[in-house]
Amino acid sequence: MTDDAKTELIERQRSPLNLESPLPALTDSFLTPNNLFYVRNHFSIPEISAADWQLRVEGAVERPQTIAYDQLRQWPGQELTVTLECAGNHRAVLRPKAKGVAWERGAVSTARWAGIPLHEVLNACGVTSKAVDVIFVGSDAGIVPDEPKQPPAGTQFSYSIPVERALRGNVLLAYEMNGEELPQEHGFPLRAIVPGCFGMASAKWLKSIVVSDSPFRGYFNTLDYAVWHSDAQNVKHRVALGEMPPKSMINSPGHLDLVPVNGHFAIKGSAWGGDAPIVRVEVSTDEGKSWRDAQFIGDAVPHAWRFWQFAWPAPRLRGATVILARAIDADGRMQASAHDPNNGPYVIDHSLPLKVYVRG
Ligand SMILES: Nc1nc2c(c(=O)[nH]1)N[C@H]1C(S)=C(S)[C@@H](COP(=O)(O)O)O[C@H]1N2
Ligand SMILES: [Mo]
Repeated sequence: MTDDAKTELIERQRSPLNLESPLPALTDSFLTPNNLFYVRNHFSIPEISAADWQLRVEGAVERPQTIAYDQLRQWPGQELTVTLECAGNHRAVLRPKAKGVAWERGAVSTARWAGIPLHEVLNACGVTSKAVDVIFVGSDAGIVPDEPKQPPAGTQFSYSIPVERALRGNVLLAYEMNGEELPQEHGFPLRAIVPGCFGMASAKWLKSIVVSDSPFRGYFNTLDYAVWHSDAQNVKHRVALGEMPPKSMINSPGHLDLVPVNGHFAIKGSAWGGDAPIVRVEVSTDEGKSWRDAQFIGDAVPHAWRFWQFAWPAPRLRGATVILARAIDADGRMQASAHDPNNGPYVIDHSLPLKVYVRG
């Protein structure tokens, strides 16, 4: 880390360690440098030596396997650029104040990951037709604060994704991040990267992968990282979070910034979402009354954020105004205008009003 306070991770929690990316890390480069990539932990960071480590793949498979680190590195690898966002990113804006780490805007980052495709490992093991979920089991465990329902021995970090997603072809078991060996805090020696899903699916410090023949009911898929959904009869069900909805954020100007009157001001930001690519970002400079298209900067990269800008033509009136941005994906889904209370302290994906002062 450098001495420059602007380019250091921001500490949100010391134990377990939770660090948020500073604004320059979200704007200066498409790939977030490893030392500025947000860090989200539920327990203390395990120290694992590659020589002693192995990955166990078991459960509803015909040929369970144990793979050593060296074997894994010999497997033909693949690279993918993927944006990770914690489902609690932007939680600090919620009122009343929500429980959990008070993330502002920096629990999102993008890296180029290298690893082996999960579906190849699963296919080598022969997934049976009974398979329902694929559980990533991490090497970290501990006590979950404020949670009376945890097993007395402590809770291990584990998270499952549906077998369809696991076999889709774009889930990676990653050992490299931005061309470097995976840093310890980001999951050394091996982590999952699940494109399009909130960060909790990208389990770090993998110890085993268990193919389950029944729906997995682990703590992080049910009590934590779950939201309420109402069915057709208006009955509420608790469902695990998965795919990210479309979301944009304004990186510049900042809240309460001054904007020159009669100038040409560039509003800049980023946008990302789930499996459907972001195809449009709209900006409003009149508190949401009218919307105009922003321009994308650079080509679309599947499952990575897109940077955009909007040339705000000469704000003529002095005074305060509210600017907003909203992202739209290829399925026509539009970023929400308000936080859905069913999502509780997660999925804070709505357009955030940003107040600026136009001054001469
Ligand atoms: N084993 C393990 N994996 C984990 C976590 C964890 O606490 N333990 N946190 C998850 C969450 S909630 C997020 S948002 C991402 C964050 O990844 P990062 O720390 O590399 O940014 O890791 C996920 N994988
Ligand atoms: Mo997260």
